[in-house]
Amino acid sequence: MNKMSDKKRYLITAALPYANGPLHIGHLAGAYLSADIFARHLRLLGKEVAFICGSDEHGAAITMRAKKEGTTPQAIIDTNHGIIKDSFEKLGVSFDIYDRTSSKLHHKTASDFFTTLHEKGAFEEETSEQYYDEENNQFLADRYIVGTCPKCDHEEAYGDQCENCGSTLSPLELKNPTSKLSGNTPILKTTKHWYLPLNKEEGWLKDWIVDGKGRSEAWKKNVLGQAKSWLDSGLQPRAITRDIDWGIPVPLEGAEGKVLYVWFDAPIGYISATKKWAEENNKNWEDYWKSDDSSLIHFLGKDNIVFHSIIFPSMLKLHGDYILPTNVPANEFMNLEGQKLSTSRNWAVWVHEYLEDLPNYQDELRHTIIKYMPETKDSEFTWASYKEVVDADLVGNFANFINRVVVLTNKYFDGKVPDFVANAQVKDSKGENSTAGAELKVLEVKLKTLSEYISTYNFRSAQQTLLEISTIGNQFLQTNEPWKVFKKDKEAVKPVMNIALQIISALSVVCRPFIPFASDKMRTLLNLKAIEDNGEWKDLLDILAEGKPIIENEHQIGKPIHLFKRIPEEVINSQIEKLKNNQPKTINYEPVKKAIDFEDFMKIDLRVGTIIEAVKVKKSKKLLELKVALGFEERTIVSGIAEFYKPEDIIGQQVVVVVNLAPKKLRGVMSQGMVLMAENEEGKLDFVHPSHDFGNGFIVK
Ligand code: B3M
Ligand code: ZN
Repeated sequence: MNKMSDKKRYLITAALPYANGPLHIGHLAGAYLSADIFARHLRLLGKEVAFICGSDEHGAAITMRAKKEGTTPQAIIDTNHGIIKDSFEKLGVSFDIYDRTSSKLHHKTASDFFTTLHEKGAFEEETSEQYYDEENNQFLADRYIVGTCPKCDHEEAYGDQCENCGSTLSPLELKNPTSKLSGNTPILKTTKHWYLPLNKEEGWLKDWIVDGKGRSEAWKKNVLGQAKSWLDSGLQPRAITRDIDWGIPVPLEGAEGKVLYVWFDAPIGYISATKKWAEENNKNWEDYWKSDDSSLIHFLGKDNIVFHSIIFPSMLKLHGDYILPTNVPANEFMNLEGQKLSTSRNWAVWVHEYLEDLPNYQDELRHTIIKYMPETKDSEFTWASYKEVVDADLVGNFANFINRVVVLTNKYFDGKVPDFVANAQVKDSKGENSTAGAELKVLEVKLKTLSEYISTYNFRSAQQTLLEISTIGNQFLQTNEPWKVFKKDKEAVKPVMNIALQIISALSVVCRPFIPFASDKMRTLLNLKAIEDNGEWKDLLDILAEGKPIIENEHQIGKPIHLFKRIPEEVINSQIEKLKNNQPKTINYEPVKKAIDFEDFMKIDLRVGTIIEAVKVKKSKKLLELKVALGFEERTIVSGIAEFYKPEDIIGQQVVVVVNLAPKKLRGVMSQGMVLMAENEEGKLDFVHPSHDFGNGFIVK
């Protein structure tokens, strides 16, 4: 297993979510829960940590959403920044700062960064052809262009990225490019932009990424794979300015109307957010970004690998005084109920909605997403598996163990911790003879393994180890059977309950990176000091290394509580129902009928009328007999609308009537015409009528 580079300070970034929509579980599975586990663990080891994130508020995705919703980009980011920030807080994702790239400080930091690189001659200026939408008179940002992915033939690839295969693209690579603004094929028009000549960085990037020169940690295979394939295909100069009006203006004469490419400014958002955090916490931001005592780790999803392993490191290197990332532990994608998560198709579990529906089930969601975290390949979230793992792991294993220990300690020793005696005889979890001291050693080894897994970004294995500790605890109780022994030998039960209490005391600390809410509840339950995320895991290991107990003899614990409850079936069913009902309806439209000529159409005589009487037709569920005033006369018309309208509700309703239709007897009533109705995909009928109060008898054409 790869070793974590041991530094004084850790600068942990999580990819800045676009503020064009709320957070969904795929975001948590990609960058955020892994980063949170990692950051929490380091704080518990007593390390200095800056855990940085914020909303990515520029880019075409936001302007597209604004256009679609008839609002402004600012309104979009203000709404979503708030929802996203609140979702993270409520789910216990423990950023030290959650900032936003629309801030003045970020605009200045990104502009200054650009100016420094420009003054160093790092950019190439190039006039090139870019896609331009003639109907909207604007150049098209990458996200405004869709087409066929050159790598996997996915037909809805964006100009910068294919969400299907995760490839990073440039617009000119797309086959059959189409403008998302007008739906037209865009033209190519010349414009000047500034390019980051990544090709000039290939040498050191290959040494660093491929040969590992200067890298203190092994990178994940999926990350190396993407970065290497980019390097193998040869790096190209990359445009870092755009002809759109939403973003950070390019700080150069002659660049009016141009902004920094969102992927140039966004990673600098990590720096500006650190500056803000440092200012607010009396720290020096450069200790984190410019010192070898610091380790920079980027957490992200696979679609952001190239930006964090090649492009942003090139920017940092060119700037000259920044450290490079120690690691870029990207996760793959999480799918939902057999389909890709999709904002546009609303196929998602939105975190803020989850928290509204299940306000006290934060740990349950965290646990399930970690359990199925897409660490090396895409994975799946299903509501059935959510219930299964919560019931089995959290209720049946973890909470069950905690509860048994607390119940038995209260029952046998009035809730007081019996004395720890290192050489006291006990059985181990397999039923072999052991001693209390030896069982503490077992615990110490498990905690170190757990720590190792987290430090090397193996979060699923880490969670498995956490659950193994409570499994061993349950087995330890089972093999020592205190409920049987107590009757004849109370003394023999003391070391058993003491060790069990040592284990749950340790769990109250080490479960924190995974299920922080349960950790807080356990500290209260055990009547132990609240955890301040300041070296408590390290303290545990120091105590255990000396063979000493974690929880003191005679310590008084609290009364039993249920840390977790089984998930009711109806919760699962209602969530699946909600997911299905939220789907944009796919309507199968009736095919258009055969063409007719104008003369044919003019044979139909359509008039405005008003319903003046309405009664149900006897022995019919569907028919109403209407009396319709047409100005020049009144007609009796039978209409199939009884399932949708009560007779009394439609008196006075204006309608359009086909008045030269041959009369027809329906259920004994002679109908002299037809009232026009629109029919939707569910077969519901609605009146077609003038939008203003129109006189009767007038022709409709
Ligand atoms: N906003 C991630 C994305 O949503 C992008 C991350 C920027 S991190 C600097 O694809
Ligand atoms: Zn593709």
